[in-house]
Amino acid sequence: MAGRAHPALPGLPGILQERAAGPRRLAFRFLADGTSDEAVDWTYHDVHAHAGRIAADLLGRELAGRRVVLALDPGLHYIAALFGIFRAGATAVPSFPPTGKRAVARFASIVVDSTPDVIIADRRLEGRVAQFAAELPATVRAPEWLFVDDAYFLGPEPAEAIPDAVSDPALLQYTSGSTGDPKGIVLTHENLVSNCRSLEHNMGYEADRVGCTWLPPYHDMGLMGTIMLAVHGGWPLVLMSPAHFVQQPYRWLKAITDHKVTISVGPNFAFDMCTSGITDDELETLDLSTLRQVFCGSEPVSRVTLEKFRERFAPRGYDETSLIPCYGLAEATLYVSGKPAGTPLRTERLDREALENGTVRRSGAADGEPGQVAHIVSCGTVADGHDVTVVDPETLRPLPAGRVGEIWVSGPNVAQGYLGRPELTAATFTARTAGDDGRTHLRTGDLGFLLDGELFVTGRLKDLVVIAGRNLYPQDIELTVRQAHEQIRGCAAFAVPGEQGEQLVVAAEYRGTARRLAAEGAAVLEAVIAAVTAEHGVRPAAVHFGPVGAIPMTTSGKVRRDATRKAYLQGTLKKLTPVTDDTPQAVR
Ligand code: 649
Repeated sequence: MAGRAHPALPGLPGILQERAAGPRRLAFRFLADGTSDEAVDWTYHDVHAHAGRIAADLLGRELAGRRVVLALDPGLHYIAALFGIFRAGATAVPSFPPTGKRAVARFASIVVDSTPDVIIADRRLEGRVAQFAAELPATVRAPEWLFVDDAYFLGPEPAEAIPDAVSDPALLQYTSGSTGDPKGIVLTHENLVSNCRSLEHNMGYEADRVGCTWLPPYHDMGLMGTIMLAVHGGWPLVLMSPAHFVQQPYRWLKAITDHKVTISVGPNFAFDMCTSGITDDELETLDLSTLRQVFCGSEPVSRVTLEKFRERFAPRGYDETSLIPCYGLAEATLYVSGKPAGTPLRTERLDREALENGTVRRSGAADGEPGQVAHIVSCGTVADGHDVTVVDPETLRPLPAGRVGEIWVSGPNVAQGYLGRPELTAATFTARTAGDDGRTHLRTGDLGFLLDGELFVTGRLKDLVVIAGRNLYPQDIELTVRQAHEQIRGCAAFAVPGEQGEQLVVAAEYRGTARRLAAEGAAVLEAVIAAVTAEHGVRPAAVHFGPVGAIPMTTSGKVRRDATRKAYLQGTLKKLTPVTDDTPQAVR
């Protein structure tokens, strides 16, 4: 980047410092056990002081410009360490503790790709590091570990350094990218502040704003969308760990009730979990009338989910106008579009077939004619200072409103690129339309259309599978499937729409005959389901077995997932029908 675009703009470390110097006000309230019984409060002064402790340690190691991996549990130490890394002028790599098989593999891939000098972890992991280090390839320079606990933060006086170069890299975000092919998105301090500003433009000002989040702090929505936004805006944020929410979704809504929360956020699946997972007795204890803004993004926003949520919680003061469907991605720091505050929800009832062919046409079909109508929820207007162009992904020509194409984004939220991947960065972050409109764009890999200035997200060009708020990479799942049973050759993993959001489907090529599959099919199926569930935490909704050659491939031998998915949905994907001995196979 040439020079500083906004020399007057303070970065988040400067903003925190200013707030810490002011009157003591509540910054974060962490519900340590997921309830209000064990709340720990930190003022801005506390955050700044704790961050200073980390910064003092890091400055002693001359880490300016180097990367530091954050491997703490969700909570206050995480936030202190994040701001400490910023204050030392280092680049933070938000991650999670390397515990459990899946987490260790993903963590290792982040460490190998980001080559950190230091990893900050909880002291309780001290004895386990040797085992983790042994799993790193020998070519990786061993990072130092900085172990922290409550006592650590009582240590020496904080250092005062605060970086003022807002165009420096602040953060490396690994939300996107498969374990086998990690991609670190480089964000500057300017990106972080710009994202906060565009969200605040959408949210407007509220004197008594109180936020609540259980989102993981290593995901863009939890980090840039809640923790950083709260510091930038200067309002308190009530936090709990994602695990506490998932165990009991009631805790989220109870925290909103107890702390008179005005703003919160969750992916579509969280709303489903609340609708089906809260007892009538629990429901009675809730008061959601203080909520004025509830963001819903990160996976397709389902009209059915929102209606069920409204039916269950309207009697407890939930007002659907507060619901804000929104769209974004880590490559754009976070935020791309959202429903303007105070406006009603908008859903378009569209002809499904026309939509699949790329055209938006209001459906004339009556309700009750399933399959013909697609209800698409609007993700609102594009972030202030940003632009969305819908582009034909093949010809790269911009499409008019009402036509489905790839969503391209330009504006100050767009990140700098992928660490160490110049070609992929050029293709993804600096795309140009055919007939060049003079700008560069981020290619999101998502499909959608614009209508009356609002963005509707309809699908994905990229092969990402998003289930229960988790981004799954088909390549990773396919590797697991191929290793699950010796009779499986090729395979494709993809998502199909289900009753409650997306579902995972696996199509596999079986090496044997239909007759053999009839004999051992149940065992193969069991092996595939068990392996995928154990490795990826998601149970496939269906496993399709076809003969070798059933899965469409490119000439260079790559799996054509979209073609496989289409054939599967149309029922034309070649199938190995288990046959019994009396089936006259020979005459076919
Ligand atoms: C998406 C992040 C959307 C993501 C969030 C604004 C307290 C309470 C609230 C608060 C502050 C404090 O998934 C974020 C904007 C939050 C404001 C909170 O305010 N990033 S990702 O990189 O992991 O994945 C991106 C992909 O997810 C899919 C797309 O494929 C996208 O490329 N996705 C959606 N798909 C369909 N519909 C949507 N609305 C989608 N949003 C993301």
